[in-house]
Amino acid sequence: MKLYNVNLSNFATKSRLVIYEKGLNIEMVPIPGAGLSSPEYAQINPLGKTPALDADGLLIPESEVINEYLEDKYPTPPLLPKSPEGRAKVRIVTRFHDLYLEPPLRALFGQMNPKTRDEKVVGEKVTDFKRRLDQLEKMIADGGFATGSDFTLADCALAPTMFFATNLGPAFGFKALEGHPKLAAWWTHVQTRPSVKKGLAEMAEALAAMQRGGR
Ligand SMILES: N[C@@H](CCC(=O)N[C@@H](CS)C(=O)NCC(=O)O)C(=O)O
Repeated sequence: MKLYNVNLSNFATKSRLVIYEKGLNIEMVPIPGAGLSSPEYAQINPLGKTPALDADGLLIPESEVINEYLEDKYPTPPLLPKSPEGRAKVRIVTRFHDLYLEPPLRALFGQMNPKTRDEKVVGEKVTDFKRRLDQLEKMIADGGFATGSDFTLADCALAPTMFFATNLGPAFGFKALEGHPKLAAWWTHVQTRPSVKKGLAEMAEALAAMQRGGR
């Protein structure tokens, strides 16, 4: 199997964390051609996004589908609880992440330069993102990992996005953890996990390279 991967991508990191947690022998391959919108990559993944998993001939796009597939295929160690209720709790967080938390932050990526940014867009997206952080603060477990004492797919979804939130927030005048004590405690705890350490270190290296103009 191989994962079409970009180290800086929070969604690709979301799937890399699952691969690292499970110790899977999945090859990380770069996006072919000139990048995500290249015709070469469109032949492989018409959605033109990363990640995409080539599961021995079956092309699986979408990080959440990839993660659930890997969980089904390689259930040990488990990243979903056994009970339907426990599984629902994890999926509430992963869906919240994909549909509501991440999009306003993503909308800020193109607004990094204070000289060219659209202040109206920045204001709206920062307000929306902070509201989502408030909602996450209510949702996240108190102590331990995102949904309790076990590390799950919920942590894999949240950690890469919170890497961006904590690193890029100050450029937009906010601190993601401020006023969010449960989230702050989770953030400290989740970064002790070896898979998370590795995935976030890869993101940090890629971010530094991009900021140096080295990519
Ligand atoms: N819903 C997708 C989102 C993936 C996504 O947006 N990936 C970004 C990189 S973080 C990307 O490929 N962007 C290129 C594009 O949208 O054209 C998933 O969960 O995999």
